Amino acid sequence: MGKLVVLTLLGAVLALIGERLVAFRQRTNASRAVEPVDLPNCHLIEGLENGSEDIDILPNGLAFISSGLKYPGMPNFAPDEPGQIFLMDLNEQNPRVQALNISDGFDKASFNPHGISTFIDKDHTVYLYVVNHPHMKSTVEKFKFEEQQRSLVHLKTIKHELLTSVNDIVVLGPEQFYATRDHYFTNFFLVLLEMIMDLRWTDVLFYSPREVKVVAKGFSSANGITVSLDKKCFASRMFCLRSPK
Ligand SMILES: [Ca+2]
Ligand SMILES: [Ca+2]
Repeated sequence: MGKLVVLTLLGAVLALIGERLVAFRQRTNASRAVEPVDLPNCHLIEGLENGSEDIDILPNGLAFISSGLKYPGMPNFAPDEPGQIFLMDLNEQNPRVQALNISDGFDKASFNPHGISTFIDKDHTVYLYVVNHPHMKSTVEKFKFEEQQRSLVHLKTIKHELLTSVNDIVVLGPEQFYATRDHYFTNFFLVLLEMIMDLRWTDVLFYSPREVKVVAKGFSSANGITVSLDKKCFASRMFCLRSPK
């Protein structure tokens, strides 16, 4: 009788895992055939061979691009090279990318940039905030953009116990931003379980030096995030939520 119960439970668990795996493949379109599409206005931008995770475009047409992300479970084209931030001028006829120099004093060897967001202060200074994963941790780096020198001056590393598995940020004001977390767990195997079981335990945080709090939850791997021009509404993965401010 005892063996029968064990076998029944084992069968039920295996059936659940199988059903979850099939649902996961459907959710991620893993079995969908990719149809060739003719895109006459697209052309290859050379220099981004290590991939590009995020782009943020200033009103003057200068675009920042993060490249070289290393993330568990994701393919990586240059595991021994640090990530970089590239600049592209969209006003040019044939835009090219240029790697931005980063000021001394910042650990460039472990730079692992993910989501990015720009903020223009009242005095027109441009700041670039970068989600960084040095040694697979999560930090947010604050840089000042020097347009003439085509460089980034590192100003500050922001850390907080709630800022784990950060994917993207959108900056609202000086050191104020929303951040998405793409996983609840940080352990690789628990992350796999979280994805396969579609637990929807990830959330969106509001960060400021005085207050850090969860403002939206119930997402399945919250990813890219942006904000409306009046900053009253932010959106992540097709969800639009009212700003808490
Ligand atoms: Ca972004
Ligand atoms: Ca992302």
